[in-house]
Amino acid sequence: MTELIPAPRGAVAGSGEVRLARHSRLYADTAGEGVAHWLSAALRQSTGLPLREGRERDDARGDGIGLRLAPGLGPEEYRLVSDRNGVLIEGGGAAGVFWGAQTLRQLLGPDAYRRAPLGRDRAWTVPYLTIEDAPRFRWRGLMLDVARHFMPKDGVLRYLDLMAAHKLNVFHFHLTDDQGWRIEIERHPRLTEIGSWRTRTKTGHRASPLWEDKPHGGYYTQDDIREIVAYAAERHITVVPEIDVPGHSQAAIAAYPELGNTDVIDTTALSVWDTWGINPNVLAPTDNTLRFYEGVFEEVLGLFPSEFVHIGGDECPKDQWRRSETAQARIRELGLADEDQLQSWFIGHFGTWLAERGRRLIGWDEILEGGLAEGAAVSSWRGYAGGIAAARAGHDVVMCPEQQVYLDHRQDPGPGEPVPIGWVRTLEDVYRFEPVPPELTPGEARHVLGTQANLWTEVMEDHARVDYQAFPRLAAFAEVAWSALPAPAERDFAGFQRRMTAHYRRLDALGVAYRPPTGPLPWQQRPGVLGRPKDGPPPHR
Ligand code: TNX
Repeated sequence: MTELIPAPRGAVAGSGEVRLARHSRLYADTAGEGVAHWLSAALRQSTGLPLREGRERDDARGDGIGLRLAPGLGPEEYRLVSDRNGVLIEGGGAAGVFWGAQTLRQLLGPDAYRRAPLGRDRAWTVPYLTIEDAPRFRWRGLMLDVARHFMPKDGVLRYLDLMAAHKLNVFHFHLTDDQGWRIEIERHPRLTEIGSWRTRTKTGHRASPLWEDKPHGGYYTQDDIREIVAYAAERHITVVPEIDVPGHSQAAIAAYPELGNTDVIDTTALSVWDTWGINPNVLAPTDNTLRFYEGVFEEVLGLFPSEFVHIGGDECPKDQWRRSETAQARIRELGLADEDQLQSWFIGHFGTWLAERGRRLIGWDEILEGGLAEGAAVSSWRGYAGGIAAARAGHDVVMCPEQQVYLDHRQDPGPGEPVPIGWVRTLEDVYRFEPVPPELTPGEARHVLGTQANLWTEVMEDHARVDYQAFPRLAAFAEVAWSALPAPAERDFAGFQRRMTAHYRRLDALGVAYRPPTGPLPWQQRPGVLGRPKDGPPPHR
């Protein structure tokens, strides 16, 4: 009947259909107004119907769309009723109304995702039904790495639309890394003048001998960021910025050599990194570095209203700190046991700094090593273990284990996968991913805010490659994050695949370059480019 993705909590079919027409109106109460603007813009484009907006719902005609708040529903919960009175979407909050509007768009059929009508006189119908729906998790995230390969602003806005269509609501924006600094910071202009581009790029895995010998770069101005954040907010998506410290920082050190361990290496010789892997050139644990990044974070807080701010904290090799007299002096001065505690001190500094400004720190699970400040949260990426430890210690957790939801990893064992890296994680594997590990007690499990899929872009040089890695698996992930699915082994993957048949038509209309179920198209392959496949079954098998 409805072929919705993600699947709703409950749907009851009626018999009959609402037929939208030229005189159909879109009614919204004050709270539904923002959603009405979005819905009318989307449906005017795809259907060509004028859908004039009004305030009062005129039931008599039976062909209008109503949007309003309903007391008693959760903030993201909604009810959609299509019957002889027309279509009515009620939400506990504006977000609930918005997710209901997304469901309505799916009900109208794949062409409702186009940006111009295909013809004038086709019928736009919504079957009579009642849907009651609410999300399982409040953090349904997607992380996009725009540092390894820059995604121009219009591509980011497009991804926000794709997220909204799948009822995902947290956009984790990985803005800095060794290979590029992507956000304008007014007080430190060299971060983008120097840090936002590199002269050449490794093609494929770091063991590949191939290079692309052309400059790569780009960054978002502060106005671009304001636009992205506002566009996301209109879609009830929160943008969580990530500034990665103290590792993954070579682009910043290339721009400001004094940020690096100048007593160990000649940091003036560093340039923005042009290959991949774990980089030894990390930030120096000096007062200068702390003040510099406080300045960065001040501007970041001014741009991103999100409660959480991500400070990275992953993969920080300690070798330079071991060899640095400055770092060793700091360890002695603070009475720390070792370099791991020095990292913990560094992260803790920003945890406190953020808390004093009413924000919360979130970081990759390495930040647990050496103790974590109260209120801080963890992105559990090296499997479930970090998340389990964090939840048991009373910290909030976002589950994003690389063994399951790293979408840069290959999605098929076949030889045709472009630049195959990581484990084989198929559509079915992602569909059977369970964010809450069974080891947690119900009380501990409440610390699992939700889950996110991560798109690292070392081998994704443009938006078509990102689409290929993200889809269709992101659709399965969205259902895991939103729908109340049974335990992994009991999930109805065959039913999901049937619904995917309709969903592929929606993705076609949206222009998503997904991986077809039959395998990559010739132009989606990258013959001769070395990847790094790994072996091993997914944890659910
Ligand atoms: C590990 S996940 C990383 C990233 C890489 C990714 C590739 C994490 C916190 N660090 O820097 O891009 O693996 O899969």
